[in-house]
Amino acid sequence: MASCFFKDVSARHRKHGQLVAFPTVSRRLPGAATQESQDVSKRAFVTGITGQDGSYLAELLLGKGYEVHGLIRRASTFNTARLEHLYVDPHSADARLFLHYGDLSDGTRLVTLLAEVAPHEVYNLAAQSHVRVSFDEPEHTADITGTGTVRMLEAVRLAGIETRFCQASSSELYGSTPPPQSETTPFHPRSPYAAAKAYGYWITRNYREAYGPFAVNGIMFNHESPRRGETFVSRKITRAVAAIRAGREEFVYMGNLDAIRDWGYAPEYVEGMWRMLQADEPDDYVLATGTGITVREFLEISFGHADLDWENHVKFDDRYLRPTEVATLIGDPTKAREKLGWQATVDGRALARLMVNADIEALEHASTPWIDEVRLDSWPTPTTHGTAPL
Ligand code: NAP
Ligand code: F7E
Repeated sequence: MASCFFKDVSARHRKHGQLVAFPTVSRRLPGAATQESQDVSKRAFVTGITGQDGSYLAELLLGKGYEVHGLIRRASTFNTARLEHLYVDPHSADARLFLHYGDLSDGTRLVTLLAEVAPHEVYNLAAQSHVRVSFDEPEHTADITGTGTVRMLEAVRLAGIETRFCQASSSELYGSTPPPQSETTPFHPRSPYAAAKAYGYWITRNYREAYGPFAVNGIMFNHESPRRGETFVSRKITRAVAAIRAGREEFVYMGNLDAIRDWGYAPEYVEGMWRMLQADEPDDYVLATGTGITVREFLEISFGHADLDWENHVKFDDRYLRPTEVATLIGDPTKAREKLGWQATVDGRALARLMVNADIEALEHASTPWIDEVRLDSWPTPTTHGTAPL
């Protein structure tokens, strides 16, 4: 059954006009394999392709010659900013990046899409991924981050395709269990997000044991980049440094500065997930740098890198605290190093400097935001109200 799906699906998609975009790669991508070593025969399906990791993974896989299919949510505004640099003329005959509308809440859509695309590899990166927000939206987080995983696994099973499956699991699973945390460390989730990810972890293992697919968990510690969402602490800090340095802002409001995290560089982690799916046997792996620093140290390094004193610019706001906090996460990536040959090369300190540099540059390229003004006599003059979301 599986082999019948491995026909030229891209041609079929073009014919039926089912794609929302046909982008391809117009330049050699960072980390791209040479022409000789590119694996042009492989097709990957990526959920969460518009997110931080999804965008790096798409870049990596395209560089390796894959045909990449991504699931994107329909939104009233464009949500593909992190993929735009991969976009060229959609009519190009050698397009290899295909985006499909869908949602992890819609199991039927996932089945039909996977049956059509028949990928060799599936990376399930989609999630409501913000820990603090998961306390505000626990049910939605359970539905997407937890149940969404079994919808993907069921979609693979019901589509009858043979594919390798990687679940984006999280160091948040360890919660209050002390470091160093490895593949054998017990879990103690401390948030609705972590509880949902625990379900995703175990259901992936259960499907591996019950039905035998090549399904793995990448238990990833915090990984960041210039493409990190603006409300995660690393990016919040490095954006604030750039804005304060430019004189656009004076203060940034923060929560718990004592938390210790093992921060690494996101492109290295997506490459680690790819390695997991190239292994001989399916297994679960921790991806981490093995070193941790506090949020306070991240602040010190980031502000210091721009010749600023963080203590003059950081204020406390309890809205950034969590009902239950995770004090310390420091991973033990020994298994990934020994079995996959994977090793992080960028630690939290180097990462902070890299991200500050990028946000300073990004600010220099930012244009002034613009929105139309309603010109009706009956219309009130707009004034600013309310607060930003987390
Ligand atoms: P991210 O930037 O928040 O991206 C999340 C992605 O999921 C986005 O593409 C988002 O789409 C998509 N998504 C959200 N809800 C969806 C839904 N209902 N249906 C379909 N797609 C949906 O996260 P990330 O940092 O790249 O992380 C990738 C994965 O790794 C996540 O599962 C995260 O939980 C996990 N993880 C991350 C880290 C880390 O430190 N980054 C560590 C461990 C595990 P929109 O763009 O439309 O919002
Ligand atoms: O918080 C503290 C906060 O939101 C890190 C996700 O990718 O990694 C991420 O989860 C720490 C926490 O990431 C602020 O209390 C202080 O202790 O950047 P974060 P996270 O919660 O560790 C894991 C591995 C994932 O799987 C998740 O998907 O920083 N903190 N002040 C703050 N955090 C935020 N966001 N904002 C603050 O103002």
